[in-house]
Amino acid sequence: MDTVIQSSTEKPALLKVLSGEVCHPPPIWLMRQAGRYLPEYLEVRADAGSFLELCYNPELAAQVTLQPIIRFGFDAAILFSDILVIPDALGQKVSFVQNEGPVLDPLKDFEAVKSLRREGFLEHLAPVFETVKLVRSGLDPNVALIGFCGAPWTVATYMVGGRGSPDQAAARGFAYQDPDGFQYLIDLLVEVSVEYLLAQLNAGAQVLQIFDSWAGNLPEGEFARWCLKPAKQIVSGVRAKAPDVPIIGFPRGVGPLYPVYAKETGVNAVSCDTSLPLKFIKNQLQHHVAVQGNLDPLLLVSGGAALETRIDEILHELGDGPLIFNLGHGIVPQTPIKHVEQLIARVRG
Ligand code: 1CP
Repeated sequence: MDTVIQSSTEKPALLKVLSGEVCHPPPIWLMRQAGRYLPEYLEVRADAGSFLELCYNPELAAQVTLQPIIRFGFDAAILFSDILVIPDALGQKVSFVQNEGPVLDPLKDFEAVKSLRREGFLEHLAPVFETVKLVRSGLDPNVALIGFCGAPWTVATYMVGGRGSPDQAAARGFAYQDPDGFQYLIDLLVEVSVEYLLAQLNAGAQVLQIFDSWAGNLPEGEFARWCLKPAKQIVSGVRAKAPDVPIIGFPRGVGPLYPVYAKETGVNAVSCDTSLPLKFIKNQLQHHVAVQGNLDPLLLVSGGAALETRIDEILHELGDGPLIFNLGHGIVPQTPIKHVEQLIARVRG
């Protein structure tokens, strides 16, 4: 049975919702809430050197993490880092090219996969854990701190393809041609992701999110093997050491497979992409887990009456169950700040 609790100060609203409670108003944060739509981010970014240097500079990364909390008063902060620090820490060359996104030395075959370095993995990521500590110490106790990792499949698509792609063809091809070799890569990513998430928890993260942004192109058998099973292994690996940690899963684009993911992985919440119908979310998901989402990031760019109507529809359909208000995918750089303010006022109003 859901209990209705008015927002109060003893526990962050995000944590209440993740334990199945209903909050009025629902907690709100936005995927990619620290980033290029904020002038204060662009300023720090310009001074930081490369994007990876920003991720590995605890003072600056903590500052950037806190920027959207200071400006908008969101209910949660998300660690400023990237899913691709994992391949970087495994010794694969990663860089971020302005206006192009991430570029990696692609893993062409099993030999290349085997050459990844496991030694020194956590030491390489020590600045990230330092960022978590700094953020937690600068954050109001009412604001939850979210740590994260990319899901093995999504991280592997960049490692194998060398960059983002609309169809993840390189990784899908690798997985079809050499399933055992690909399994080795996924197993490695599961193992290091568990370590990485546990270290974030030790440093002060209170919630974890697993981003499987490219899960949507997998046929059902491949979905089960490369998305569902690794997520389940990460959840149980983390829970073996931290049994009570709330975890949010984001299997973007998997449509009718969302309920299977919610049930079998053991996550506390699923982050719903923009394409999922609200009735489906309510009837197929929200009875079992908390739900997060699912406003279209492009509607937040457009603003106006259409934005308000859609916010109201989401609140009307999902607001009486455990809901975390968010976008269906990351905020885009051209988003006007006044639309973010309008969104928060509407959700809280
Ligand atoms: O120059 C810049 O400032 C680079 C822009 C940028 C930013 C702000 C990148 C490059 N990453 C980030 C931060 C980031 N990435 C966060 C920080 C916390 C926050 O949300 O505020 C998080 C959680 C991510 C996660 C991430 N990175 C994902 C999963 C979520 C999603 O959006 O799907 C993915 C797929 C990436 C890869 C990546 N990193 C950066 C870009 C432009 C991309 C996507 C490239 C592509 O579309 O293939």
